[in-house]
Amino acid sequence: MTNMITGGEAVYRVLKANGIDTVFGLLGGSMLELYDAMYQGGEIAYVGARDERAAGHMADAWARMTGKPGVVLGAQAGPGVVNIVTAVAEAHLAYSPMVVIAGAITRADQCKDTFQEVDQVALFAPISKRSVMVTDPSRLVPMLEDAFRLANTGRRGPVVLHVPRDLFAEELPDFDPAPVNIARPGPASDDDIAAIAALVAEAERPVIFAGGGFKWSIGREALTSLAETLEIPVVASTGHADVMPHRHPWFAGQAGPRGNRVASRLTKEADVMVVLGARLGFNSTFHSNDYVGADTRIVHVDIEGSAVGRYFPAEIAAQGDARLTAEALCQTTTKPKCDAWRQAFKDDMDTLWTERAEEAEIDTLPMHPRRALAEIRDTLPESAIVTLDTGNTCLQAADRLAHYAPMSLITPLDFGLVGFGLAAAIGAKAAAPDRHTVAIMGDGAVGYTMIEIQTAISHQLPITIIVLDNEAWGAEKAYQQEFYGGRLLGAEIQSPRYDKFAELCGGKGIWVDGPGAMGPALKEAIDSGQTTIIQAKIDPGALMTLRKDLFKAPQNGKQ
Ligand SMILES: Cc1ncc(C[n+]2csc(CCOP(=O)(O)OP(=O)(O)O)c2C)c(N)n1
Ligand SMILES: [Mg+2]
Repeated sequence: MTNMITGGEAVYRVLKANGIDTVFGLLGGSMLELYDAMYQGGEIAYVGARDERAAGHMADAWARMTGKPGVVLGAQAGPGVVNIVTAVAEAHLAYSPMVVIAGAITRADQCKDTFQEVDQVALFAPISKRSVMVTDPSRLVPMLEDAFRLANTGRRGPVVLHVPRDLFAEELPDFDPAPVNIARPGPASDDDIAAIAALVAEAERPVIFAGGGFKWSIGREALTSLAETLEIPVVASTGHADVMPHRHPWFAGQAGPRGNRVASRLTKEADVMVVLGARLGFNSTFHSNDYVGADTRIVHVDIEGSAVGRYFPAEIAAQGDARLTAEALCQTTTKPKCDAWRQAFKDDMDTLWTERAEEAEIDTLPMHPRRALAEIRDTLPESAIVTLDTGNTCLQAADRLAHYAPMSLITPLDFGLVGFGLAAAIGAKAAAPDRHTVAIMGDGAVGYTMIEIQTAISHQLPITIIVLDNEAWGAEKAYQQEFYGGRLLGAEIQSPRYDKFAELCGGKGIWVDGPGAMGPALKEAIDSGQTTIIQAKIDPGALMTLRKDLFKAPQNGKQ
């Protein structure tokens, strides 16, 4: 007679077979058989968050670090699952693979406006790669495996699998699952590689535009060799300033509106731009020729064919993996003759580094955010992982830090979500316990998820949170100041002593009161090995606006 196991046990086995050693969630009654299977199996760590949204951000960051889908247990049908919406939307725009196992009410109770019933499938449909309900016990395992396949195939993203709670208790035949085998595309075709090589060889002002595709494909070495073989500059797309090591002689850092002026000049003035593993999306270009030259001849290779040439016409359009394409190009391309362009780039970078070093000397009080960022940059260990948030200070941080190791920067910048960094740092730490993880956030952002400090402490996932406190929703305050005559409504906020809150939770708190204190505070936090909040008052006036195009100039003489 065949042995039988529960649906919960079956799900546990599929997770384990697919290399999932950590899952994130918040307890609810809808999948207790799965929790019990995890308890009894004991080989998958469970990080219990204090809000399902935070569990989602943790899984998202874990996925970005490991390359495997991050698993979220939305264990409470209805309200618990609804709370994950924000995290799924974030992962969707970041192309981060996630499998949400969402509890749903029992099959017998569906479509009766039952307690906690909500149309979960429809809710997630537009913000995920797939949102689907399992309706039969025999489909539970195949549909979960399919969720893993879809989340991690091609352009990655979240899949939400809704499982009626009775299915976890159903009996299924004993089985031993195999890992899901994911098809991986190869490099651009030989013909495309030859055409790209020919174009680059003749270029006078070439640049490589490298995106997150190099992170997913573990392609840092291939990208660096390509730059060194061709001796041409590389710029990174938004949020991916860690695609190459900081201060590598051919790396210009992040381009575009959130980037630095040298990288942005390169993409504007290039005659040939080789775009690999990137979309040239809004955040990196504003979809505008202000950031990509109108006459620039574009070679575009991405894992997602429909992204190629979407915003800027591609002269050579190819579908392929970023690392494999860079490796193939290394074998084929010859170094272009563009010494004047090279020299101008090097001179510009020297000036930029001098300016950045000068920011470390700004000694105004309250502390200028750039001074704080300079001290952070100079103190972070080379292996550190940084998570950012959305906001004015993080906008300035996106290109100002130093990332040396692969997979060192995790941002919410595609969705532009405030309140991401703290939870993301916990997920990153769970994926890479040996690396120090620092969340850099605004005073507004940290308030969304501050209780997750307790999660970090309870689960022995020590992280450092740096709160840059300008007593405002600074990014939005900047617009009210610049375009609405300084009439501030809802812009200024009062925050508690977050450092004291960390102490209340059993962690460490450090108050930074001015220039010179941030570096030592960060060092103290790192050396302590404890979850720490460093809170620093920074200059409320040091704000900048990004999207000036969205606002009319001040009207009616009211400015
Ligand atoms: C969830 C969410 N709510 C609101 C916004 C609008 N918003 C963008 S940046 C920002 C300010 C963030 O303030 P803070 O975290 O203190 O950082 P600061 O801008 O002051 O550096 C706000 C409210 C958003 N992007 N996301
Ligand atoms: Mg603020």
